[in-house]
Amino acid sequence: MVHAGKVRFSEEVADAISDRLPIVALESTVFSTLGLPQPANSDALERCISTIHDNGAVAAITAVLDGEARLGISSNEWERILNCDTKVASRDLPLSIAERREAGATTVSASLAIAAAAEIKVFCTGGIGGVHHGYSETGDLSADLYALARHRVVCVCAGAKAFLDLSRTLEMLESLGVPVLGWNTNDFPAFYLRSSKLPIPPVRDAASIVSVFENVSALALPQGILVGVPIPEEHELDPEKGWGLIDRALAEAKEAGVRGPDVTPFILETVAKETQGESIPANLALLENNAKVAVEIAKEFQRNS
Ligand code: PSU
Ligand code: MN
Repeated sequence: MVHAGKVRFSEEVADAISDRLPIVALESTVFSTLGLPQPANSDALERCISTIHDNGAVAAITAVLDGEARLGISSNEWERILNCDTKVASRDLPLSIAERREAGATTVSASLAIAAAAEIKVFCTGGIGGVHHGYSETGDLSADLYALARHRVVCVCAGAKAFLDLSRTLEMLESLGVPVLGWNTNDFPAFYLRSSKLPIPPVRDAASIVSVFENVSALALPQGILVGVPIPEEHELDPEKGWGLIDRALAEAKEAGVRGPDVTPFILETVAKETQGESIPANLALLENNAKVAVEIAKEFQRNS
């Protein structure tokens, strides 16, 4: 194992860095019990990793293990993520290392920080966190947005989770100066749904994304780029059903008094229960599809380096 500052690399990732192979970083909360119910979480992990490998890149999962920030975990450690129920966002990273926590599942915000520390340029997830409905009362807005503004990494996702206030999420990203690009779409994707009907500039290929990234670097701007990839058509949930469901899950969360970092896992679980698993295949399909797009971008970076 090799260290970069406080981040410990797996051997595979360390070798990939020195051999200049394309690398795609992944978060671990989505693969923990907080992101997907078992055994869908392990399916998701396997499908993402094999998609990345089969398409010719190296997968680098971030996590906190044995009190260390990690980039790349080996398959014999996957179990520890799959069973993990401790969420580590960016602000939790320093404490979980100081307290030498055994295992922590990193969110998008923590993962972007780890990826940036290792100069990994491409990160991939399902959906980012954003501005929650009722923000003006609760002040609940995901640290993922600030992390996008702070770390120069391309974040590939299927938009923000559909239960968020997507319009305010886009406003916030605008305020933070984060370019948001649509992968062959003019609309910000809404996770289970292909479109939120909120317009964003489209890009056609990986080369366009790399060129935007290079301009960010050339201008010495600090931020990353958000790439929204719509869920494949055949896996999209019925839009009517989708929105009704989300409204019910939000109402349930409010009634149950769920707050802070517990809101997102609660809603994900409620949606999964109510769709009797219909949302799970959709979730897996979009993760796999995002992984494919992320590899294309990582390879384009490599060709340009
Ligand atoms: N979207 C999913 N599953 C998840 C998450 C998002 O479909 O597990 C996780 C990600 O790790 C994301 C985090 O970074 O939720 C955001 O949490 P919060 O809203 O508390 O910032
Ligand atoms: Mn929150």
